[in-house]
Amino acid sequence: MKCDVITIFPEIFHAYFSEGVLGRALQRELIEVRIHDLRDYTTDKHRTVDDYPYGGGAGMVMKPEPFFDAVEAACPERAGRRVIMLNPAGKKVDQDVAEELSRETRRIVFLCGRYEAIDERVKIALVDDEISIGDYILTGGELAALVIIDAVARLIPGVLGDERSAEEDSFSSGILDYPHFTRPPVFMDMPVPEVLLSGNHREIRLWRRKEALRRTLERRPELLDRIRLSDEDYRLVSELRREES
Ligand code: 21W
Repeated sequence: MKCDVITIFPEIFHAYFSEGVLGRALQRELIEVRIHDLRDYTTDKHRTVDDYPYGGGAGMVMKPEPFFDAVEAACPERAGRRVIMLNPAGKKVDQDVAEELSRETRRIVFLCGRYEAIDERVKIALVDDEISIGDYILTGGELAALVIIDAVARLIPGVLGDERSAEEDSFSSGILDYPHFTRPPVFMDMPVPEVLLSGNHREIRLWRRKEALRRTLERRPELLDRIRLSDEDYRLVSELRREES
């Protein structure tokens, strides 16, 4: 993944990318993320990025020119880039979108907005996709860009390291994760389920699968419509239904 971020708050990104899995991936050059300060692409003394809305109304609108100049500087080749605007009115991202972006060979240029909106001509002439991370209101696009870069980067081979593969995740299996325990065996009167201490690997695998199905049925039943359940899954689901009644 090679990407660029255009923002008026570059420090937010520097802080996040200096730590953890992504910090290490950047150091190892498994991913490339370049952060551009939108104000560096203004031409006036006050480095102005916003202005009043035509037609009136509350809130300011981000000016188009700095975005055009910043994108041009980040990746001048039109065919070599995919410009994505973070927008609460965009298409909602899920794991399938993250996987699609992890296969993108062009540079991904993320545009982060602040204030009320970005001038519509940026969308018309510069933006390929508008994406949202969910139905809640943030104060700007920066956190959303971080969320997407994080979700996409961990799908790039080598980023997670070989001890954990992204394929083991709950969302690539399509159902929720099972409960996890570590030492001590009893904590505040709460014992670890006996089966996990048994050493019986077949029983452990079945217990985990059943608990994962239990949680998915309880919390996110709609996820089960999207995956193919095995004969064993159907047996575990009918056990869960019997336990319910
Ligand atoms: C929030 C900008 C609200 C503009 C309807 C009519 C990027 C985001 C953002 C922000 C408004 C994302 C209005 C999930 C998010 C983002 C800042 C417009 C006024 N609404 N994904 N008029 N949530 N948010 N509000 O907030 O830039 S992706």
